[in-house]
Amino acid sequence: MFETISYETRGKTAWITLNRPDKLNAFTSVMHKEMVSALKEAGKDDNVRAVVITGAGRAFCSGQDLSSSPQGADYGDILRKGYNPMVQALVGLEKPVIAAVNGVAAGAGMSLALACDFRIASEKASFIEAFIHVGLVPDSGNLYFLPRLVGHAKAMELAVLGDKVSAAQAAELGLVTKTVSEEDFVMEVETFAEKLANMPTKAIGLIKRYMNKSWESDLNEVLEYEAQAQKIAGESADHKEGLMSFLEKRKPSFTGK
Ligand code: T3D
Repeated sequence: MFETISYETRGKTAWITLNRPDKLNAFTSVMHKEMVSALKEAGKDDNVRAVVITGAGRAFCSGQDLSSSPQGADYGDILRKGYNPMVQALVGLEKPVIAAVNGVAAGAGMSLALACDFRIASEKASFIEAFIHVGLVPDSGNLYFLPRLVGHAKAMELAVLGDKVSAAQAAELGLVTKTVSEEDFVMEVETFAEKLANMPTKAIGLIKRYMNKSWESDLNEVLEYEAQAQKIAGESADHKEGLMSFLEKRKPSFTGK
């Protein structure tokens, strides 16, 4: 079905794997389009309640394919037509998305990981703001997400110096949810994804929507967003189940509805 990625569902989780291992899963325009389609597919499928994005082989993603960048191309257009729709599809997907960072995440590959809601890093993973090494600026939401995750000063340091950040350093910086051993990596990601997939999906989607909006809003706007979100969540089957299970002193069984 796809040329540059693979898409499969395992239980309630959709796994999207960037699949150009000989190029360390570098992005091409085809890959941008396929990522948007895969994210849309995950959004449409009611049985999917969590999404994992990972890389085939030893890397997560090495950013733009430098061997296929057309000479003289307008990079602004490449971003507007390729990267930006992918990031918008990811952020707009009202389901939890986990970057399972199996290896190096460089340039726009790092941006992709930053745009996800959670990052689980293998001890083999690393993060590189590689843009500067080829005379470019961070893109694909990198300038938005990075300072929000690590603070302005650290983000400047990483973006300008472009030094490699190890998985252990990424954990110290708060860049990742957790770092796990290579042997346990897949199992840890599966367990984390399954945990999320069994939670109240609608409420998670609303948290994601309004937490993103909160960055551009003042307190009064956020108070109103919370009221709107709580109205929707309050009418959900999962809220009813949460209340009943509390009163009946049992574990809740959420359906995502
Ligand atoms: O251009 C636009 O459209 C604007 C948008 C830009 C967005 C961006 O993402 S700009 C940043 C682009 N990415 C980079 O600059 C990273 C380039 N890659 C590297 O710096 C290194 O490969 C890594 C640090 C990621 C990994 O290093 P290492 O030593 O583990 O692996 P390697 O030997 O460098 O790479 C292995 C192979 O993958 C190698 O091919 P070969 O020699 O075995 O045939 C290498 O050429 C290939 N590869 C790695 N990254 C890319 C790539 N091929 C094409 N594009 C790549 N980005």
